[in-house]
Amino acid sequence: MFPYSSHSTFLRARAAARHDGHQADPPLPFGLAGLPWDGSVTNRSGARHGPAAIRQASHMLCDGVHPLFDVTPLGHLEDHGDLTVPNTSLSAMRQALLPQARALLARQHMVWLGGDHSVTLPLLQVYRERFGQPLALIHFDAHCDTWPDHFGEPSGHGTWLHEAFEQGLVRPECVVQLGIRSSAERQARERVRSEGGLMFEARALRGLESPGQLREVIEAVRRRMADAGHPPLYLTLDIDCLDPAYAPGTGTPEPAGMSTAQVMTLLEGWADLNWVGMDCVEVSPPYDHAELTSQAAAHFVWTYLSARVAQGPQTR
Ligand SMILES: [Mn+2]
Repeated sequence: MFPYSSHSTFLRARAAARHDGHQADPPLPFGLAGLPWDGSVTNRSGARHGPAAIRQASHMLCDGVHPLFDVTPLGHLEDHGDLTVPNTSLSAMRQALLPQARALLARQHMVWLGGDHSVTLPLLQVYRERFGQPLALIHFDAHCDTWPDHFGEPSGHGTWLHEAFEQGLVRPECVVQLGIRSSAERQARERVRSEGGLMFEARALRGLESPGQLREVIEAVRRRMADAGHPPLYLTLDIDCLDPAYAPGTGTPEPAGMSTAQVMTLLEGWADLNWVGMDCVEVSPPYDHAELTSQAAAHFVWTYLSARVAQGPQTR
């Protein structure tokens, strides 16, 4: 059913050697790893196959030279394959993920391919630890992910941002949400705004796609980060921020969403912010058509990496 090679790498970048203390090659500045977990989805499953599908889609990018940034991440990036995580319980997955993510983050600027959105909480914990301060966060999603519980369970793929606030992992006024439109009770839906962060619901973004049309949004976020002194900024990109027309291959699709070009314009407009990492989650290949969803994800990750390479040496 899934014709993806488990040996392929993102952009056909170098496959990282095993970390057994006998590393042959010096680390490259950027690393990528898959998190093949979908035990927390509430509707359609399949996101555990997301990393393989995104890698395969990235092969269309060929030499990887980005048309805006005029660089390729190749030569700067190594792919660690998928982390070893059990598809058993959420707590077992997170226990397995934490030490692996910690080791990789100590080594490189990382990009993570989900997996469902429950992987982002342990990742934020690792970044919070690493940088010694709460993170700024840009969060693309159809869903607020600030629900206080997961249908009676304490944690899931829609609670991680609530938990991140509770655990002091993020700097509330530097949390930015884009594309939100799902059904939700007001208190959860408005959580980021009530914490002092910025929200740009899908409704507010309708019809705005070009750099000129999105200038106010781009500038508002840039000002917010500058006013805060540019804290370390993490990107979490749930592919269901996109309209199902652009990304049908996801577990909880929500109509009337963002366009691929709209997200791209924003990522380009924020290319020089103080990024420290990103994840792209909730790509579910069994529901995809013509690789629309995995192609969009691959292009977003490639654009993020190209922007980082174009920015030169990392600040951290
Ligand atoms: Mn979502």
